[in-house]
Amino acid sequence: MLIKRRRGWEIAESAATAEAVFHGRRRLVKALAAGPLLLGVAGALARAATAMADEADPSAGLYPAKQNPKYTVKLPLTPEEIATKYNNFYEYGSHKEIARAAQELKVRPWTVKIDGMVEKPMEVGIDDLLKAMPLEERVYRLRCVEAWSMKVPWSGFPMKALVDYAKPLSSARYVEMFTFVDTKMAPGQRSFWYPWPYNEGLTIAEATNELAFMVTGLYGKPVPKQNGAPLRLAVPWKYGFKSAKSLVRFTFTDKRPKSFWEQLQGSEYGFWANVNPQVPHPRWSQAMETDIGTQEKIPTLLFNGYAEYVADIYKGLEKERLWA
Ligand SMILES: Nc1nc2c(c(=O)[nH]1)N[C@H]1C(S)=C(S)[C@@H](COP(=O)(O)O)O[C@H]1N2
Ligand SMILES: [Mo]
Repeated sequence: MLIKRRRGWEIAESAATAEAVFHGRRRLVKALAAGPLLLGVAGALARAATAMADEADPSAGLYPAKQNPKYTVKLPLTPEEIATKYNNFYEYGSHKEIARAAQELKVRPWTVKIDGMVEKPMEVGIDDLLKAMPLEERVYRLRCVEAWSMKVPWSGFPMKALVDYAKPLSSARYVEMFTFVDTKMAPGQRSFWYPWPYNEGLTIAEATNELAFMVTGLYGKPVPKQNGAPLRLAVPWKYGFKSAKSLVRFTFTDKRPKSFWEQLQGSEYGFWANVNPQVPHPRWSQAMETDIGTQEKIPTLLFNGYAEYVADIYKGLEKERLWA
């Protein structure tokens, strides 16, 4: 997050081409589902298309999930090979090219703990959780605080479904989320000056807003390790750092959590972190953003364009530092 000058884009494929590939794959998957006719050829193609990423992931058969047409964006989507190769994941390094290093992340077995102010603390394996949750696909924008953005098809389930499943007590006001800690599989966590584990927090009103989404898939496949497998958050009206990756624990509490970035640099990265083009970061403007797919500079929108869904949450909270 302590910005370095980015190198130029070295990717040859145009956004349009990559998008065609994505939709082409979707058609192929549909064709496969339709019948055994083409299985020999199509099966081989599908295997080639999904290659390594899906292998040995027991949830692969759940995707692509049914698209929810309510949550969509103006095309083109960010090409898959850009969204999965330009990442922030400090557990694997403080630069963007962590995709290869992140393959060290072991995503099975994966246990999710739910504790704090709940009726009954519990632990659930990711595959049991996936069976209990209503999977769907949504296309969301993601706006990083560093002024880049992307548009991607996430799969997963509304965070409200997870909150209902957890049965918080009425006294709970926040949910705090934690990324795994394992210095063996995440060399970045050997950098002792960071306050591991990565954690984030939302109010219950935010966590149960219809937009708050628990991500388990991306581009019609299980979510890649570098994008936060097997379970991450997507809260598209907030800066990207709120969307914590590879989560292992949800704690319900009546105390406002202090997040990883807030602990490091509270004056720049606060609890609310709602997107607002008119409120500059202390070190740069937030008025514009670069789409990492098209490389276009586009104006940033209030709440990243999601004001109609979330503005009501913040009524009466105007004294809070809602924007940074
Ligand atoms: N555990 C963890 N979660 C994280 C981060 C991180 O470093 N560690 N980076 C955040 C930031 S700053 C952004 S912009 C998004 C990036 O998600 P992406 O790599 O899927 O684009 O993840 C967020 N979640
Ligand atoms: Mo970010």
